[in-house]
Amino acid sequence: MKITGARVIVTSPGRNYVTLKIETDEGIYGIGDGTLNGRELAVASYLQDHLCPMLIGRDARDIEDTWQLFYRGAYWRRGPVTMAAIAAVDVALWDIKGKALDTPVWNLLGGRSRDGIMCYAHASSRSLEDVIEQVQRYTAEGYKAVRVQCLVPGLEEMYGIPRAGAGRTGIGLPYVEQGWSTEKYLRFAPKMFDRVRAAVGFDVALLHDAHHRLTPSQAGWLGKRLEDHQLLWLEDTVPAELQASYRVIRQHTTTPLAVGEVFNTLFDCEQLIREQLIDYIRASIVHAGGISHLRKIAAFAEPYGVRTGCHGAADLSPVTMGAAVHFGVATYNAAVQEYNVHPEEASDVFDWDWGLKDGFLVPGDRPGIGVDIDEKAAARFEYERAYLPISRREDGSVGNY
Ligand code: KDG
Ligand code: MG
Repeated sequence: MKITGARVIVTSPGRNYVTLKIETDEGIYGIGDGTLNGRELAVASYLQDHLCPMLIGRDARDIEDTWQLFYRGAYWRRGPVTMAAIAAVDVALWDIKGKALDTPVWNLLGGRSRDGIMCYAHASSRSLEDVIEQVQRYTAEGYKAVRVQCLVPGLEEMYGIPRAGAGRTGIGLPYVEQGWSTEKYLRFAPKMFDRVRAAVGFDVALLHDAHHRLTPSQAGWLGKRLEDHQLLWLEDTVPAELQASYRVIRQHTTTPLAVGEVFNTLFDCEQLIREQLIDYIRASIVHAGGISHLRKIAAFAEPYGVRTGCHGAADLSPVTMGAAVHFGVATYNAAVQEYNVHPEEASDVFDWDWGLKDGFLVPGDRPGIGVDIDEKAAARFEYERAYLPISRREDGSVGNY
């Protein structure tokens, strides 16, 4: 089965998505997501200018060989742009293989370990009362797990929290800077969970994301203070370029730790997993080299008791989410999948068969990954440059994201 065409579709139905479509001489095509939030066009060019020409004429069945060709053959390895581009190719080829064999991708990954993958919703507000109401609403809808984020008193804006007076936040044009105070945050975060647990009890799993803004000792303190609230996880406490920094955190708290949404390969988390410094690895299909490489990360993590809790914010397109659902039902040590609803317009462009049932994401029964793209509709939503907000500490220096 020869590859006859490969093209990149950049579209912005509510937010930017980069999709690769690979066509074959048998009339079967596959799609893969290469979206890298805030740096979308870098991946689009990597694909269009460098990988697509090499794909033409290759056998679409040879997924592993194509992965190795692009990873090893480039000389320049790893990094978010490279690995998102490789992921787009990889997922499109798994999609093609599923369609060619008339079977869903979970079946190609060894069959099902479970019928659906538990997912978590997002409670996020400027007011704690509203956060509590959101958790209650999600629980009533059947969600088993909810991430809890609230504006810290004394801060004007905060990443992931709706902006004052406006709808959703996160994306700014031109880029925005937001003031940040770790001290204020640390005073507030434990009280926030005191209030939330008192209101909603312990039957719902709660999670929290610190967005890499703490030092190891601050993270250890926070984790210790939150132990009685029995979080499902405390996420991204510190930037993890230095994996050994998690030793300090681990020594100070038994609160489960999750990290890895910005990781691109196993090399980013090898020590974290081998030393059992984390409980959940958050690497995603789109940012960690596709299904082929994420499988290897999961396989490495399994004997160490580390489970996957893959990133799934709305900048991970419905294509990645489709692939993630197949991965989540097939992979033994997949524990939970982040789920954030995509912008409404995304359903004008993408058509997907995966769905939400009683707090679990379940695959449909289409062959492949079960997601399609309408190119004409995609063309109606022109790319818009967008940036993630940048944090600035009280002393004026740039903070960690
Ligand atoms: O593009 C970055 C977002 O996807 C990320 O900031 C969201 O932290 C995030 C999360 O946990 O979903
Ligand atoms: Mg996060």
